[in-house]
Amino acid sequence: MKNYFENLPQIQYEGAQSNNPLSFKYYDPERIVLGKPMKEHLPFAMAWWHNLCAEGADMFGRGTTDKAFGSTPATMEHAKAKVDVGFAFMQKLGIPYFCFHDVDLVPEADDMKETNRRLDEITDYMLVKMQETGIRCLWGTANMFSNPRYMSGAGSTSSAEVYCFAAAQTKKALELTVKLGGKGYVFWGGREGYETLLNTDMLFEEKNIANLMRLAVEYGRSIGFTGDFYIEPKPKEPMKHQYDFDAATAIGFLRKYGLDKDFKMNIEANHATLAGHTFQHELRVSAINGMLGSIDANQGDLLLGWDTDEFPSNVYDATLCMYEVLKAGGLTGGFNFDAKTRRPSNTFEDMLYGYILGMDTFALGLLNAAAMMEDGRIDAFIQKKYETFHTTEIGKKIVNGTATLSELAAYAEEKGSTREPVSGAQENLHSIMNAVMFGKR
Ligand code: XUL
Ligand code: CO
Repeated sequence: MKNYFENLPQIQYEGAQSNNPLSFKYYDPERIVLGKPMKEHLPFAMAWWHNLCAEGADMFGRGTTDKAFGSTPATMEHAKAKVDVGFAFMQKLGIPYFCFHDVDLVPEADDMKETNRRLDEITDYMLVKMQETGIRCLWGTANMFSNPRYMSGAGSTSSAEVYCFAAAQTKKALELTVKLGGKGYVFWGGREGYETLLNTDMLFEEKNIANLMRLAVEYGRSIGFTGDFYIEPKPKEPMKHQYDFDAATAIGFLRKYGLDKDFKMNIEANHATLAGHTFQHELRVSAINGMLGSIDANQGDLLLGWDTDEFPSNVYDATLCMYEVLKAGGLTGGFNFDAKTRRPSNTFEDMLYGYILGMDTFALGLLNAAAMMEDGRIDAFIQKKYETFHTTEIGKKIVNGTATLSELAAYAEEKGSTREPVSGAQENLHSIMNAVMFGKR
């Protein structure tokens, strides 16, 4: 069917008791949570690549879902059909933003100039839809990992010529992001990494990546891009080791090369778990460094070692995510569902179910996290846990940095013994979280 979504009724909040699969059970956009509507806490975005492009192909089989949308695949007619379908889809769900890679939008031509011409044409078409619907661009990016020329990296390539292609794609994707009013621009280092150090000059590659980012910042600012640049950390896949391993690594890199004022993190849940971290950990590391920018809202499968990009269903993780986001005062970016339906979920309804699931999961996460903050016991525990630093003279001196090592040693010697260690009370804190989340049964 050409545009299945066009003639559907609007997906509405109907509450948890509703059996209508095409309704929200928890996402109630106008509901006020901690003083503002849910929709403002949760600026959701549709990922163009998964929702409008991915047909379910995997390493062992071709696609299972028809995303030609009634057009001839890999033509400009197809590109326009994706725009029509995408905007109808977002409208039906009340999704205010989309995210895109350059090559999600149009079929890539052999000649870059022709690809760019197609990109100009499609973004003109998108702008009209954006004006009609009020839907906006959250962020744009360049796909510098699919084309075979990037087999050894883009910014980290071993070829100066390929580096120029990466620069050209970055330049164009930035121009498109500015044209579409995007709030952010993402660097996900898909092939910025290595398989073996036996063929890799790591420092040289690192400097080249930093240079490409610096050039992007300079150019972006020169054409009026005022938003944030983001690094989206991921430890592996497709490369064995990727340079933007996790938030801490990416932040260290940005500071080393003086890029930290222009960049923030775009944290993806599935990338966090691939790095051996929790989603919450990556959010906290970003937040305490003033770099929590945006989120790729998905989830992985801990039994699998790759990026499964599932729609988030884990309410516990979404709660801990929203707890971090609320504590950080919200995001400058948004929640991009970098997620795809499972291969056997091959109908148009499944696309809607995926987003309904994700939006409801994050709505629950928001409600739970707000309840945890209002409950206050977890915050109070943390406050109390460190109290000796705030209530004793020696503790205050440590915190304000006026104590010397000798003074601290003398204090310890004089005391002779330590205080009783304070319990971390982890079990009790998890119980509190459960009680806040599930209440009475
Ligand atoms: C890949 C991934 C990308 C980025 C954008 O794992 O997450 O889709 O979000 O390039
Ligand atoms: Co992502």
